Amino acid sequence: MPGDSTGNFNLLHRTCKLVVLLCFLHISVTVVFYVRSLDIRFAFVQNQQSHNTSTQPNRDRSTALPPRTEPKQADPKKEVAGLQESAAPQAEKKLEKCPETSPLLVGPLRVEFNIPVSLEQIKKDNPSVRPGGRFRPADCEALQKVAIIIPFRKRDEHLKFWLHYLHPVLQRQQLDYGVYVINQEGDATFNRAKLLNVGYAEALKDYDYGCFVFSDVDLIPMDDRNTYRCFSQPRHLSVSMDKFGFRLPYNQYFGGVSSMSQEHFLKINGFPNNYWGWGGEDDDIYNRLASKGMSISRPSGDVGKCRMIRHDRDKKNEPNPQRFDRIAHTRETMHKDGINSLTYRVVSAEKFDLFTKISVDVGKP
Ligand code: UDH
Ligand code: NGS
Repeated sequence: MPGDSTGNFNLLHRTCKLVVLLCFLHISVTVVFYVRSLDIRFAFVQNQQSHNTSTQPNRDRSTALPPRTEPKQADPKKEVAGLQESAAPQAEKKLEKCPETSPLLVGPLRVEFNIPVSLEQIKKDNPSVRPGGRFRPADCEALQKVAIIIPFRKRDEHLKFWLHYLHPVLQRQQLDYGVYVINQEGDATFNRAKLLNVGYAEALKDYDYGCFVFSDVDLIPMDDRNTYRCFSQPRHLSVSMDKFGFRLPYNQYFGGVSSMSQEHFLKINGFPNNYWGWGGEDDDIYNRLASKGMSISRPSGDVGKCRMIRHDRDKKNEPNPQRFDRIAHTRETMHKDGINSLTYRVVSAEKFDLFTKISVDVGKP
């Protein structure tokens, strides 16, 4: 049957064509999917690269900011070690010298004594002052190491005002300083100049000060440009006091607040030890300086303005009747009466938060 065989052949031929077509379709679909998958992978890699390039500047920027870190559980041992590690390079780091004129100064100050101040508040207001009334700038090396010596007896209220006003000023002046309150023990006649000598000697046991500021406890500067430091000549700082109508009472006046370097101080053999009671000891110091050919350096009347805390005359500090005779003979006596003949007994030495207090027995007339 030739018709049947031809029909079978046609059917077989069509089936084979269909199978080949299906195979071709399958291969095509596989190839298309394969090529598309290649495209996607390529695009992904490209994307990744471009992302990395675009985040590069961010990484740089992030160095300027502290890296974000997950909060960690504190390990006290590691924290102490970390502190020591970070303290070491800081100690090695040499600070630059502070500028000649502190950029922190503000100029004229408001000074008044009608509102009482407390030591607790002064301490809070001056967190950088260390025990003993010590301070030095954190970000530069101070140009001078200054010991501030205050002759003292029973003037606690005045001392609080002094600390309240002076600590902020001295810090703004970028000084490496310490405050020494030299307290005369007992009730013998007061001896201001001898207490100042004691302050010089005691402060040097504490630190290698090169400059000494001698300040009455009741005098407050009205301008922070009046720097409590030393100059090439001995300096008189309280040049323009309210009680004298903001002028000098006389040209040779050297009382109140003054400063001198160790060299100046030793050149005049320090201060006299035998002025008991009020008056004349500052004139004796002036005579000593003049006799050694030194001149007095002073700030301008404007910068040197200061206020005195008003008070009654102290007991046991009556005017010294011998003062006129003594100042007439400074040149003859100064070489044997001074820092080279100083004797005293330290009764106590205490470091308080805002000052060092040294109580001394200086004897009696
Ligand atoms: N000082 C004391 N306690 C005293 C005496 C003096 O701490 O008992 C100290 C204090 O630092 C004082 C300085 O020594 O600022 C000088 O004392 P001073 O009496 O020589 O000078 P001041 O200017 O008084 O304080 C002068 C007499 C005031 C009479 C006032 C009359 N209204
Ligand atoms: C002089 C005194 C000084 C004294 C000055 C100011 O007369 O010691 O007055 O005194 N000299 C003599 O007495 C020899 S004051 O007004 O501040 O009490 O510093």
